[in-house]
Amino acid sequence: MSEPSAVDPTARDIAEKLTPAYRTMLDAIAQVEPRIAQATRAELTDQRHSLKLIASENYASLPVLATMGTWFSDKYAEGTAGHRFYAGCQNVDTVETIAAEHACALFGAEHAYVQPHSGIDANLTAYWTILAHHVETPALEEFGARTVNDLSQADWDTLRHRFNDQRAIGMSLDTGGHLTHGFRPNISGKMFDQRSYGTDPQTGLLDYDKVAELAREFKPLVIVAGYSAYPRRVNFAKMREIADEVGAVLMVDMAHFAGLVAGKVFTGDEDPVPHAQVVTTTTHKSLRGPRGGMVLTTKEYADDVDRGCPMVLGGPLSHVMAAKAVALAEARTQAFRDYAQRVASNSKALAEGLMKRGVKLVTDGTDNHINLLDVTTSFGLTGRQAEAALLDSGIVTNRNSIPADPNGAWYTSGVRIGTPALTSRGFGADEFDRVAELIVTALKATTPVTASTGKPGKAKYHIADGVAQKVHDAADELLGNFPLYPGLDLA
Ligand code: DSN
Repeated sequence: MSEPSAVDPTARDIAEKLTPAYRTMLDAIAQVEPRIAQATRAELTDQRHSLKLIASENYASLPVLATMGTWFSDKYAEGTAGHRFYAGCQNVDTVETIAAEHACALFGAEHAYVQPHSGIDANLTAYWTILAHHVETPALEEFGARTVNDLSQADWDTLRHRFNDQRAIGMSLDTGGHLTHGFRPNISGKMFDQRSYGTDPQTGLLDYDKVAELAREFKPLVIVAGYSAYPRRVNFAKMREIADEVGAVLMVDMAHFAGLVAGKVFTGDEDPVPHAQVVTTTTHKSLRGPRGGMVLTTKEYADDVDRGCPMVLGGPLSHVMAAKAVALAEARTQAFRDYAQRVASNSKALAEGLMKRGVKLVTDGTDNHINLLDVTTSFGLTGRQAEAALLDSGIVTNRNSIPADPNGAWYTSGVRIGTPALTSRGFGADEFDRVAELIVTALKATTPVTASTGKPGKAKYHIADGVAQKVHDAADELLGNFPLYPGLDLA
């Protein structure tokens, strides 16, 4: 498949041409439910006027967004291309096949399954792909059955117990792992007996020796690598060595950094695709596509992952698969590779801007798109107070645990920020240094309100008079130089 032509999806001329279409569309919506049209306009205004620093968010291009708003939404297409449970899926087959081809070409994957509706769905699909391959198929062979429907009740009971006996390890939540990596509130934690590996308490870096030690002792079926709040890179070649040593499958959840893999910022040992048997991702974070998920596998797992729907997924969202195809085509261009490099260099600029102003960062820096601020050490605030004070100042972030968090998982001591979204708007190193200055100005002016116990409270806070408005105005001024969807005029 040749590389798609380099269209700049953020270009003004595309937005200008789409303006009348969006106006007409909003008018049509308003005729049915005006409050929805109004909320849609308000959301654009809010997104245009806030410093979006949530590390998992981005701005998809208008062609990607437009692709989602079509009649593809109306078609049922359970199954996969060429093997559907419904008639009339020829056009869905086309979009699903094109999206999968782009995914394979972009990531160098042997197989791509583009149906998952979200990251949780992608991970659930991946787990059941691995369980089908390593637990169900051998059991069917052992019991002389072709499918699960052919098993006797006793053999079925045995197989169900075997599913339940499986083990997984993943990165602990407080060091940056994700709920879907085997934690109890998520279905993955109810399926697997799970243990966590963490980071070195001194350096904050992933401790591969400890991962290997845990893997040898616990003997998991699945080793999950990947993170949602770890500001460093992972050596996936090392993780695969550990998995091979204990006979485990390496599954990498690259949802957060898929854009950096696609853009060739993470290569060699840092690219999960050549090393893991199964790789999952969302498509809307650093990859800058529509809201959704995807699973990449080696050929060995292709037939199993293709059974994701109806095994664990409902009918595919064909309009979103079409938008994934458009986003993946965009990600195959040089313009996207340049974007991904800037996401990483901007993240370093932001880290330097914060550290030179006295902020303590977990791991004392970053080499991906994430900065994790220790706001308790730096400003005497909980993550919840810092998140709220920043929001009052026009800066959108999210609170996050830090390793061994003294304030627990709800109030937290950290704030996680990321560069993908503002880099999409054109921010460079100078603008991210200014962002660091605004964050520090807002948080230095914030103090916890004393609780009835006489101790500093964990939720209430006070911002010195006028500071939130001043920071908000400065953020707006900065954003004014980098308009979101320039040329899209809905006034
Ligand atoms: N919600 C995503 C994040 O913010 O990291 C992951 O689920």
